[in-house]
Amino acid sequence: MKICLPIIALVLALAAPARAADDWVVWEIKQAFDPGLVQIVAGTELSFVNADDVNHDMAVVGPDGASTEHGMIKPGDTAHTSFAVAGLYTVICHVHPRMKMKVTVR
Ligand SMILES: [Cu+2]
Repeated sequence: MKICLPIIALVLALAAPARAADDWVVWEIKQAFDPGLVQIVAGTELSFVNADDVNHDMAVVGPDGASTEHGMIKPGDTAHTSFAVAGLYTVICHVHPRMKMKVTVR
């Protein structure tokens, strides 16, 4: 089943009125993270929306090299994570090794 991105965006906007304006949505689309780089302040939450028709896995590798696993994100599902400590993070999908993004937290 094809999912229309504008509809997902609209549903997210309506479902999360309490979310801070500077929180971000990262799309998992065509087996890539979009955007591939975000710059945020500490404490910001990122929402990862799987807009593909395949599962994505998510792990966040922190500035200290430690990896935090967030598990499988099924098509249409969303995972949330926040970044409390400043530094450069890498978000990866173990299912698709080329699928990576960077998060700069200041
Ligand atoms: Cu993936």
